[in-house]
Amino acid sequence: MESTRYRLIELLKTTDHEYVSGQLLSERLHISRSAIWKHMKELEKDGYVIEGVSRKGYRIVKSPDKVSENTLQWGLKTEWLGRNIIHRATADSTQRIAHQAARNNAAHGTVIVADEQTAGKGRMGRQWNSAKHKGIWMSIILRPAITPAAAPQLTLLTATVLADVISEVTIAKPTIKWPNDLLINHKKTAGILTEMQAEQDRIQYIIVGIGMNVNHTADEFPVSVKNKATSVKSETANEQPIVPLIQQLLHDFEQAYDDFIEHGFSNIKNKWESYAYRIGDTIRIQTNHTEIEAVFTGVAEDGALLIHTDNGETQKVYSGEIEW
Ligand code: BT5
Repeated sequence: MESTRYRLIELLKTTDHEYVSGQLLSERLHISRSAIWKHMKELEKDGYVIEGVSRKGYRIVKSPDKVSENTLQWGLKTEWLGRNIIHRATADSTQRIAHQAARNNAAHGTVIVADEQTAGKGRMGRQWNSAKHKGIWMSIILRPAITPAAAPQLTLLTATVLADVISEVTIAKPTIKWPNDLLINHKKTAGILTEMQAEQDRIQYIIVGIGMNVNHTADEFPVSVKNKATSVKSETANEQPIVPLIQQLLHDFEQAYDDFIEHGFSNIKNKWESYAYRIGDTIRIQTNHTEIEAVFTGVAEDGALLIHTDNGETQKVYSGEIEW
């Protein structure tokens, strides 16, 4: 039943807004035309608006924006990513659920997504504000055959995917601020939290956490982040439906990841640098012992920030307070 409905959506979506005849649907799905009609009624219960016109057929007028395992999978154009989805209306943190699922052998490509998080996590114990229905709060379980040292490359990969998705779907011009911030007009729109479980030189699993502010208005952010946070809607004046945005994200992520596994990091490095915030500018870095002023030139293979100092040296920076 579920897979018939899935294929039905696929068929209706391939022709975009054109009508697809009941005859064609019934031939492709090997079910009667009255059975097709019953499936259409069920889809309407899930929030689809489908128009049926005699002698023309059916077309999707509106897809639902209610996030669920079904609505995310219907029309999802991926091979392996998101073939297993865990959706929660409320979660403390999708990272925690993902770790638990990964420990219980959840497959590579499993996706955990929540409408809201009550204890969303940033890096180093910081909090991530994840208001209900306002954004994408999602974790992806990956089991890559790469060394633990290469794991930070996945954070950079994810940032390029988020920048691509925003560029494809909206008129905004995103930039990536090293190491893991996605900005629109200098304000943070998304953040990435990559966590790894590894033993010596073998990765057991990696969880890539993605938080993207989508439909907040400026006054919907808490005071603590109001000055530095923004959303896609605030910057483009357009509300974005969440379901197709997640589907596009999963599609682009799968492509980038497969390319990375097959061809290595170089394509991602180039793309990352093309989106980089303030590349070529002089920045100031406060490390444990000194303050350095240097030109930010790019990223290294291992994910470090590359800077060019006054005395002509190129240095790698792994952490420190950076004044952008
Ligand atoms: C991050 O941390 O940017 C990583 C955020 C990852 C969140 C996702 S949501 C799905 C998954 N499940 C989780 O529990 N987490 C992941 P960091 O670079 O440490 O940035 C955190 C800082 O960003 C905070 O200290 C605030 O200053 C700011 N911040 C918090 N919420 C924000 C928001 N919604 N938008 C913009 N900035 C925010």
